[in-house]
Amino acid sequence: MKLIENWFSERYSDNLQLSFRVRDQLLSVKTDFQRIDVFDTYDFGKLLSIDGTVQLTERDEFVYHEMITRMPYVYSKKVPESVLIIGGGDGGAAGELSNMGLSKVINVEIDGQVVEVCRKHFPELAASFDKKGVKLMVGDGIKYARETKEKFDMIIIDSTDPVGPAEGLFNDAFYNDVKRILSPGGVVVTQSGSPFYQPTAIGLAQKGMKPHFKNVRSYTAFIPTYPSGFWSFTMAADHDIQKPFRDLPSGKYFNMEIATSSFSLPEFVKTLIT
Ligand code: AG3
Repeated sequence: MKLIENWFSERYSDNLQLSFRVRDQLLSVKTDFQRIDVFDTYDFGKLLSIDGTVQLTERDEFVYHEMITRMPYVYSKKVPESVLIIGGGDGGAAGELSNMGLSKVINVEIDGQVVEVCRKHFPELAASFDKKGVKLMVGDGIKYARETKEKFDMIIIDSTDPVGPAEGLFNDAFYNDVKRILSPGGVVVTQSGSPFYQPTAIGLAQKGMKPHFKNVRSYTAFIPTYPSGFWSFTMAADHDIQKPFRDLPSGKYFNMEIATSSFSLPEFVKTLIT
């Protein structure tokens, strides 16, 4: 991507974009799967972009990574020990889980170059791949879910937007496999987009999960650098997920109030998932 006047912009539509003034472009590489860019922004620290969309910034990644790991943890009926992460090549989710003391984290990322780029430019995040109990595998998560004989207590789908390489992570065939490899009492969670700017993503996630799980619930979080700043996640399980099963200490975003209140959805969001 060409840098114009030291601004990086994520385009939301022909008429709207979010722009970050940058000191420098640190990297731009086209892989077999996507384009990866890293910028040094003035206000958000380093920023990782894939195909022109913001994946994380140093300043606000904590919101996404806490909410995609701690929420399924407190809503798992069984105390989670083993976790499968699909996507998440930056290591942010794996790091949270490793800090929470989970003994077995398998992270399947399709694009090995995401990992390499993050090892170089986001070493604090990617360092989690070297921690005890964390195993990184470079490969297709859809295929892994189809073929593995293992079961996991928690499955986290930390994908890009539901276009391109991540498209298959939102469909029925994939969730059929997720169901098979999820332990009884376990929870699956996926990021499910911006309800305002990507109104179909949350419905796609719900539609993928509903045929396979008794309970599906979406929750939201405030992530300033993602489209609209208002982001959704969708979780599914066969047990009741109305109340947390255990407490976790507060993070920088997550706390036990948010663990329940983040499921409160505005009316326009409810209409996207019915
Ligand atoms: N993955 C979800 C990012 C989606 C952002 N979409 C966008 N900016 N249009 C985040 C990866 C962090 N581990």
